[in-house]
Amino acid sequence: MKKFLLTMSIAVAVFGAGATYAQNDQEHTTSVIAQVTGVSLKDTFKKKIILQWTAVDDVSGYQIYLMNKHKKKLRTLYSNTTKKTIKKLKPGKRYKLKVRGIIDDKQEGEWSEILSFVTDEDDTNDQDATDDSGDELDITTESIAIEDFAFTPASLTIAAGSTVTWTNNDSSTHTVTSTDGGDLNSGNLAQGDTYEFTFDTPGTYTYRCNIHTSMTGTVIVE
Ligand SMILES: [Cu+2]
Repeated sequence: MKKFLLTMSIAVAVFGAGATYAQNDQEHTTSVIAQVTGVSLKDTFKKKIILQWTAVDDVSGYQIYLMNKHKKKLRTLYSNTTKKTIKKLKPGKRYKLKVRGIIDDKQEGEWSEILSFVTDEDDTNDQDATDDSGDELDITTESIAIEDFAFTPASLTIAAGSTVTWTNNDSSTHTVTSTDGGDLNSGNLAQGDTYEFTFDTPGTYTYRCNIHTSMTGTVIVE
């Protein structure tokens, strides 16, 4: 009797495992199918595009992976609808992107095919295009040295989305502190310390060292 029960429970266990496996396999198949298709441009402007794609069932949202023409990652964005406006692009530039569905916190759908596109060279309807001079700035990572009681370069022009790292090469303590009410605020930087800030919004950012207030600098974000 004991042996019979044991056999029964093994049979149930095996059957149960089989069923679970089949179910998991089906879920896995579903996640592969959850591939975003139909990624296309609804509209293009000088500095932004409106992107759309086909809805995928059972996803909680979508992730957009924006790259430059060399497929170097620029940004990831999120959307909970099948449409997304991507701003802060440069005019006449080639970009690439792909989209995937987010199924839950730990599971993502397959990436879509890569969409390659070029922003408009000229578009008078673009409300974002107010002061563009047709420059060719890319999103970059820049360095400013704090040296001999000065910021070098004292003025830096970068594309929105770029990151600047300040490094204090002096033995004196310095700071990078906004003088226009902005968010730049390094606190005290000892020798060798660095401070990093990503400029997402175009504008002119002025700052100084709070300890030596004649040390000033400007970052122009286009
Ligand atoms: Cu200083």
